[in-house]
Amino acid sequence: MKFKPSIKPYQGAAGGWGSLEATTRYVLDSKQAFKNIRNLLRVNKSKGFDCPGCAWGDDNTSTFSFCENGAKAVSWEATRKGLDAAFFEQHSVANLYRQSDYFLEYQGRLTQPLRYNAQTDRYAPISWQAAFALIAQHLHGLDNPNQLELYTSGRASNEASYLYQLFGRMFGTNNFPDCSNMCHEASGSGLKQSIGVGKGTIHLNDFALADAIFVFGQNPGTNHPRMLHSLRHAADRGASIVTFNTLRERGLERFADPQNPLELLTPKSGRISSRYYQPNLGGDMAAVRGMVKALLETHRQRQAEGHAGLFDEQFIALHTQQVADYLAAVDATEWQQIVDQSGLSEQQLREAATIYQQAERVICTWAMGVTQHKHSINTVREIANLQLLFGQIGKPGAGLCPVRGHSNVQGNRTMGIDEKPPAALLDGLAAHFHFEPPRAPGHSTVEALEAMLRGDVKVLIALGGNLAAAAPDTARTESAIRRCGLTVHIATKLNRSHLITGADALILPTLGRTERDIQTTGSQYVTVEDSFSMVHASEGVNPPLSALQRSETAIVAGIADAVLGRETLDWLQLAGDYGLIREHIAATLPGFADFNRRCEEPGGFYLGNAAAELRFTTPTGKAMFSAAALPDTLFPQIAGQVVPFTLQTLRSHDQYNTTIYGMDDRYRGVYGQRDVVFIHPQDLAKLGLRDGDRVDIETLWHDNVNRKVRGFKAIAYDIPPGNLAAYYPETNPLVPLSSFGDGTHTPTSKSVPVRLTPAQNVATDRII
Ligand SMILES: Nc1nc2c(c(=O)[nH]1)N[C@H]1C(S)=C(S)[C@@H](COP(=O)(O)OP(=O)(O)OC[C@H]3O[C@@H](n4cnc5c(=O)[nH]c(N)nc54)[C@H](O)[C@@H]3O)O[C@H]1N2
Ligand SMILES: Nc1nc2c(c(=O)[nH]1)N[C@H]1C(S)=C(S)[C@@H](COP(=O)(O)OP(=O)(O)OC[C@H]3O[C@@H](n4cnc5c(=O)[nH]c(N)nc54)[C@H](O)[C@@H]3O)O[C@H]1N2
Ligand SMILES: [Mo]
Repeated sequence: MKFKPSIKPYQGAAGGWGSLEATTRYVLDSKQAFKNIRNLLRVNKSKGFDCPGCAWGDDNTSTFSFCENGAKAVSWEATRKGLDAAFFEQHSVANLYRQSDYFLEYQGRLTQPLRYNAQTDRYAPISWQAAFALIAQHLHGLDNPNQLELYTSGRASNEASYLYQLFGRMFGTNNFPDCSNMCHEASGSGLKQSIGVGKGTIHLNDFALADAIFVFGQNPGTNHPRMLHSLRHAADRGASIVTFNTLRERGLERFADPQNPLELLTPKSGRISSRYYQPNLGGDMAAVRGMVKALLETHRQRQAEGHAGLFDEQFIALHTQQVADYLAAVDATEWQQIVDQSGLSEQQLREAATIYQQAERVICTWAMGVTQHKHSINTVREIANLQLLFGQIGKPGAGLCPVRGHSNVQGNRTMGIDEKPPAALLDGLAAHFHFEPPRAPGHSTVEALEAMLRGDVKVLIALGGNLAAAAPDTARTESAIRRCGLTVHIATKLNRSHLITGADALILPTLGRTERDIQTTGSQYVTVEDSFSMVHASEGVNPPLSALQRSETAIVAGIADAVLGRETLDWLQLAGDYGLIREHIAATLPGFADFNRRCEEPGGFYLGNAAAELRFTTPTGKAMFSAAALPDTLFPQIAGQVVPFTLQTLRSHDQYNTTIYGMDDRYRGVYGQRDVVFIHPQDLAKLGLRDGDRVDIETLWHDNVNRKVRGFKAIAYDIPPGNLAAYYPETNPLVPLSSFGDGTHTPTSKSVPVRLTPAQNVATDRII
């Protein structure tokens, strides 16, 4: 689509966004072009709303404060297309179930509360009052509070999620499965064990000071495009950007090369300049171990020659424990195992080690390529080991940076969306609200689904998200959810989860982040926390599409009021004035003193991070090296079986998790289709296949359940042999529910053992 003169004036103000070809295409294709553009200009500005896209931070001074994919997220939400009762009269649930995820969300915003009618297999309008009463009726009928699961997706605001966890705990359960369980759980758990805090230790401006940035298992060109900005500036200054990624991600290659940020987002630009290593899936722990092995060798050599060693001995002595155990583990790890497992040569790892050791200040970032494996906690801890050896924590321009997913997923955890709540959180709630919260741990997402399968759960309430499509093992997940007596979805748009109903089912339409939120005391703002522990206000600007939509906070309050009554708390008063909720937050959570006033600070306020101040709140008071051995295999559960391929399931450029904006994946050169699998050309040849042939993909697992997806197009790609990649959620049927991370219960979405066979029974007339 060509640039339109009518919107030219915005070009300068928004940092030349006109050259972001795809952004303009998305924005201008939608009916509300000007409104969308005005919105974009307000995203992440101190008076606007927080971008509902990713959790990257923003300095609020840059004019380039939105990105192409943020633009998609905003215009997707800001559509003026609404779904009304007439739509549901036309479509039965069974019919809608046969539609694609793209079709479902494309129908527009949900505009009124709906209740499922099993007789007609249709959703029909229900009043808010009746909906809340129905929920209360189901919950009052439970034998025990743990028959309730309260799922959360990471877009919910701090205010809504704080009320939600309070409601759940007053009701008597810690069953708070959330998207984080499928996402960065290993980062939270691993970092907590290593440095006492389950969050990143850096500020956004540390990127301006780093000499080297190591990026593990992350595709920022698509999933955190604003990170390109920080990386580009770093590269401009001459900092090294070292990428470990199984796939050649063209987005990453391009912005690794210092260029104009606007060019980075267009398909035209770029050469490869910084180091790009392509480990095997799950090979990052071995890769880091290899780097440390090389560094240890140099360290000892230097000492033997009478020089100071390489490591920061003072930091290690002062702030850490168990270094000897760790170094013994490094010594015990053979190069052969490192090379086999990482898929990288000793020479490559020595080269990476040299770049690392030459840098004064190093940041390590990572995302799902690290966290969605069986040994993810150990991998996160291995990255922490490396940084601890060199004292790369608690100094400017250095540290650990798990790059979060959903825009407020970190804030949700801070607010207490946590199935294993720390005692301090519960003590704080107990003292302030005068009740005894449940102390037993609740269910994570996988545990919740398992409990549903056993028939132990009667009610599922979901504050956003798309559990049925986001969770693994689609067939088992769907039958698990169908066993519920009641499913309730608080949502902006129709999605697959709404079609997997319990005996009773409700869809409750909510306002999005971009919309004005008027309550009894007037216009409200909410708060969110980004990947850098910055908390800031977010206030919508668009008028709601329907008077029947309610804010998430008001819906949670409505449920709590109907179920628990006003005696517990004046929930409706809280929903009328979010400032009152923030006062409760300030009174019960550390770091939020004077919360309401600090929301006025432009750009928000920093919550603080003990580890970044070299206070390590582990049981020993020190940062802990982890001496874990490399895993013998990624799949101990099927040890002995030959596994021809390891499959990762990942995102295209045109999706936000289960929300499919379009059918293209521009940087990977895929257009108009999603049923593809990326494979090394040698592997294709070995299988007797040609580029573009169709294959069936089948999971190898120990339980004899048939997990297969059919007719995927095999595409020759720059990926190490033996490794495959395909899009999620289409490949979720392949991820076994019982395949999850050690100590995390995170589905192993980036390592699924599979075999490929030529496709059977595929129609020949499909769109390619
Ligand atoms: N536009 C957009 N933005 C998003 C999202 C979205 O769907 N769309 N989702 C949001 C959410 S919730 C999240 S969690 C993040 C996800 O952000 P990412 O983690 O970037 O998401 P994935 O697409 O899963 O990509 C995983 C990347 O890691 C690589 N990889 C996979 N396995 C391995 C491995 O074992 N080792 C190494 N070294 N590399 C590996 C893959 O090749 C791929 O580049 O993005 C957030 N932002
Ligand atoms: N195979 C495989 N599976 C994965 C992953 C993977 O990489 N591979 N990634 C995992 C990860 S990292 C994550 S985070 C999860 C994501 O899991 P979820 O967070 O459950 O899924 P989303 O697709 O982000 O949810 C999209 C839905 O959220 C609703 N929504 C959007 N905005 C709002 C809002 O403002 N309020 C409310 N109430 N609802 C809203 C819309 O109805 C939309 O349909 O998926 C996980 N599943
Ligand atoms: Mo995520």
